[in-house]
Amino acid sequence: MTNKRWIDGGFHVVRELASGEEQLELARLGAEIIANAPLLVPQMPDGTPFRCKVTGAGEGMFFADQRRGYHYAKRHPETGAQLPPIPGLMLDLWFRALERAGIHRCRFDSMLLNEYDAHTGGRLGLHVDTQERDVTKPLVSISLGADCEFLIGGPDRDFKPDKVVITSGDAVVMSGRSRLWFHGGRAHVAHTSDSATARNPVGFPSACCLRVGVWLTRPETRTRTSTLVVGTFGRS
Ligand SMILES: O=C(O)CCC(=O)C(=O)O
Repeated sequence: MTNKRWIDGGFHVVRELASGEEQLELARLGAEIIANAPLLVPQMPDGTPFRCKVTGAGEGMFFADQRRGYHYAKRHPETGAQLPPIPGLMLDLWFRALERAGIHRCRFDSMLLNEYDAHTGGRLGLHVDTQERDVTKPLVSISLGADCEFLIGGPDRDFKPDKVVITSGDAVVMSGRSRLWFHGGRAHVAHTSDSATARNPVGFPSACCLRVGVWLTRPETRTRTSTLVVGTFGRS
């Protein structure tokens, strides 16, 4: 499913990016990440808990609490441990997603893992990701488990978002102007499953997204003599 507004803005839905086998491997790798960096429930600055759980890998993970507000944490906010490395399979899938979306190759530095429990109304409200150091680079979200309804809006909150159903193995790519569009998501109860099905090969009763992007690395800045690349991960 696609439309001209999305394509013009740089928003792409890449269907069946990850094969069934790759999804099973991602589920295994995701469980390893969670074992080292347990899922947490962020809090909005007023103390309201998010309706999803998050963790991360690589250079930084998104987190929010009353003390620090929305931010990227270089270490796990609860255990203080270094974040696990990003699995190599995510690198392959990142490049494959960019290629299928027709976007130039670039590197990424961080990965978010979000879990939306369908049975408790797991969701992420409309927001725009602006706290990253380099918002010119794309974000790629790969879905795993239960279906998810992805909401893709526009440059301001008043823009009525399109709803698109994303199934396990699909990816969403936000590049170009759409990188700064309002978006959100919520898990669907239909097609959740405690055992594997063709639509949900990993058999998760929740919808998960593995989102990779450039969060901590600064955009390339040209100085008179050299190109400076300094190396990070936020949101509203
Ligand atoms: O792909 C998704 O589920 C949305 C994730 C998201 O918007 C975020 O983590 O900021």
